Amino acid sequence: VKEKVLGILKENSARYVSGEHISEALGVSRAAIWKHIKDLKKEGYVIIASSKKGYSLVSVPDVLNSYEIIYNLKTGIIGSNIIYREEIDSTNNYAKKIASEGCKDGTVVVAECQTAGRGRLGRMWDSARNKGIYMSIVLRPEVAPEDVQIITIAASIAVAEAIRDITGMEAAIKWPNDIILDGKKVCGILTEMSSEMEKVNFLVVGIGLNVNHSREDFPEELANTATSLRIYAEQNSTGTAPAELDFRLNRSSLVKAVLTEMENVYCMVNNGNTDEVVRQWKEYSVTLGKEVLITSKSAEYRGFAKDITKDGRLIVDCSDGVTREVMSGEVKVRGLLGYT
Ligand code: BT5
Repeated sequence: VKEKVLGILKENSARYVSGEHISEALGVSRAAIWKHIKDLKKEGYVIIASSKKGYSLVSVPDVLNSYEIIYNLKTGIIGSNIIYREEIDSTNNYAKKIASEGCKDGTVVVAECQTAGRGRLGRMWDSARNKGIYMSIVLRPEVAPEDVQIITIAASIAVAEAIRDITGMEAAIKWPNDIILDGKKVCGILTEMSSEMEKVNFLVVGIGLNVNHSREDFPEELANTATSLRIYAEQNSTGTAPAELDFRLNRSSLVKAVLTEMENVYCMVNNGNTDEVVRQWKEYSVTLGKEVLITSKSAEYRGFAKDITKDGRLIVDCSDGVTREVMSGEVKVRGLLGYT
């Protein structure tokens, strides 16, 4: 009922709705409505009340709860089921667990904070509470296990587009899984898979996006390599901004945009239209045409990143004269200039 009360207030945003109207619409007592309003206020919703006119929603807090995300979300698959936790070890761990128990394609797990957020190859993901977006999407795509890298590529397009949709910031993609702004990492993607010989059981695409962090919110070791949308906005605002100007963004709007864009690219993958996915990826890529260093377990090669394949492998002309197709996970790719 609380969500429905909120829904009515949102539909009438910045206008008064009488308690009587809400109670009739939902078939519950006015006392019950009042209790839900009290709970919403505790969560940070600013609702003003007038004894004559009723209630008016003035502002929505920056929370990631599932009803903020679901409100006005127009996707069919991605986000059809959303699970929210204030704190979790890793949204990828939880998503893998529920995926193995059979949850729906497109199920999303989102948290305000992770105590054991992970990157690739056992690295950590710094997951400051209430600042970023930490979410995982369970997918059951129509691709062969060896081709799943296209999903990471697709997810990186979705995030870059969502950032552009909401903020206009020119986010770019560094192969395979980093989204960067101003040469610094603003988002990382971790794709994990459960598969049999010829069949993908499920994939979990974990997305960590730095949104409202100020510089102090990052640990020392990330000071030079990580950024957030807020830091970028502060740096790129023109003129002298008034001190009270707030560059924080509403994270649930961003989540909605990522899920919407993810649905677009996911449908492209499932329809076999990976050419279009690759084309879009190239538009955002800052890796192609750059010199890269590839480190695999057995050797290191320098070369030029020439292209990517239909299934998302990076094609590198190596200095030993051999052209190699590189998968993420097997190797590290390091731009030799600027951001590494
Ligand atoms: C990644 O790994 O970039 C994938 C990160 C995926 C995180 C999401 S959050 C939701 C879901 N649940 C999880 O447990 N994980 C996923 P990789 O390419 O290995 O990069 C990791 C490296 O990025 C670290 O070694 C740090 O140097 C750096 N790093 C860590 N936290 C960062 C942050 N918040 N912002 C920018 N860089 C960070």
